[in-house]
Amino acid sequence: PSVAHNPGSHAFQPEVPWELPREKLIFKKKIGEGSFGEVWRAKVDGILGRRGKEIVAVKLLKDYYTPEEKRCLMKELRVMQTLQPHPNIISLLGCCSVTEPLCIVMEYAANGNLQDVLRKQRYTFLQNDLSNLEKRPKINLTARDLTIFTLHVSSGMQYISSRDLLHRDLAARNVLLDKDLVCKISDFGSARDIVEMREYETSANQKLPLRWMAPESLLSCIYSSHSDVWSFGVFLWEVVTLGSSPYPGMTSEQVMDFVQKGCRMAKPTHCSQSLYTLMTDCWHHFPPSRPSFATIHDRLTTLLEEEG
Ligand code: ACK
Repeated sequence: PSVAHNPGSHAFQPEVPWELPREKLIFKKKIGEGSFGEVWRAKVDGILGRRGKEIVAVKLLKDYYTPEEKRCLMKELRVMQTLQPHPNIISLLGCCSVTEPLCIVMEYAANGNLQDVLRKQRYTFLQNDLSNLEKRPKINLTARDLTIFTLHVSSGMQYISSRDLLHRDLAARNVLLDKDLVCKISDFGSARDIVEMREYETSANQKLPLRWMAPESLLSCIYSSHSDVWSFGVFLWEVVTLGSSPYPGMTSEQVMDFVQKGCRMAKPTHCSQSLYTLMTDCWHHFPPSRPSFATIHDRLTTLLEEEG
């Protein structure tokens, strides 16, 4: 079936304004591998009509890719093209989509993914850095910074849900941190619009982020903004535990069983009661009873004020 396309609020913008001459990209260093692509740090001159050279991130397919992988990356590009610039969402700067290989050129987030940033914080308590992660400027975060990060992400998600889009893979690994410590939601490879979700079933061979998924998504492949809110609750848990893996010590099967029985992760040490209440509200079994991203943003703002 062809994708039911909602011509209203998020009509796709034409490709041409985004298209970039490939020779403008000067690839510098491979900085990571995503689910089906590679990400490179690159330099580009005069992107979007701006003056001078800029550092950008470029996502492209690996040397050998399947048609399905190409379709996924194209989908990611299409979703990014529908988004207006938002301070908490990684912005699209251009693409090379007319010729192969398909490249998505986006804003560069110098501090990398939030999961690694959080994990590295644990080592700041030790004298020597035990991580073998790529060397990046050392950041010392306070509890207040962590709350601000959650506010950034709730703000980005509020915008995404207002556009009737579902991210479907919200997790600390998919949040990037820029040089000014602003969180940017990234990785729109799983994102879909709500209209499309009514038409399509999740393909069976897709690797699923089980530990971030709401019970209705696990059991019935039902996705909505409410299921993104569930994932946001897991994201909050990742932030307070400095990047721990959710449901520690449990296998995937045990997690699914645990969640569907109505059990929830316990309050982490150092987590305030009000933040834990917010988390568990995001994990309400009945999807419409979960708070909206607007409510989450308000509650986190109050929490930040209380922290002083
Ligand atoms: O911590 P990282 O370097 O941040 O490891 C992952 C890796 O690519 C796979 O996703 C990095 N990455 C992805 N998009 C960007 C971006 N726009 N700016 C900087 N790094 C990025 C991510």
